[in-house]
Amino acid sequence: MAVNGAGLRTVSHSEQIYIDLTPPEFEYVYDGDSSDFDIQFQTSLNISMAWSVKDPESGIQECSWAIGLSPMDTSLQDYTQIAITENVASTVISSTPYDRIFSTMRCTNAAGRTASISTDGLKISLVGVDTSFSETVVGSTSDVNFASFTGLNLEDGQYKVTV
Ligand SMILES: [Ca+2]
Repeated sequence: MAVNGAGLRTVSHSEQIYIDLTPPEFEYVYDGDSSDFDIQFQTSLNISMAWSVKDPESGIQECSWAIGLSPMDTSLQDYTQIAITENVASTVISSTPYDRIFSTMRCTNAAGRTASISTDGLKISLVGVDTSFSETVVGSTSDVNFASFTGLNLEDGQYKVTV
């Protein structure tokens, strides 16, 4: 940049300037780590999000991932930058929200245009079932995953589990 005595400036740009009138386009966003399907329920605190995004005009420059209790909410995790080569992000949250949790992906293209999209949500229950109702499950160990149940009673070679 050159400044002359009158304060007039001459700026010369050698950077490439992108002309792109459209924001990035998401092909899918899913709760969970699969590129094939979205999950609605899980029994662990390991939260994952899978997505695919493209921008044919100027290219994706930056993506960030947030987690919250409603679409676009960031109360459980503020926007965290993710390498643009990734299609799955994971983290472990410290406690189980009662409500559904939603992941949001925000991507910016080389022209500075941003698109954000949220998943349709995910419910977490560490006991493996919906505990809002009472249920008795009787089966062999191969039928039921007992790891997350309490109050096991062995009756006639079968576990009777009261949740
Ligand atoms: Ca979902």
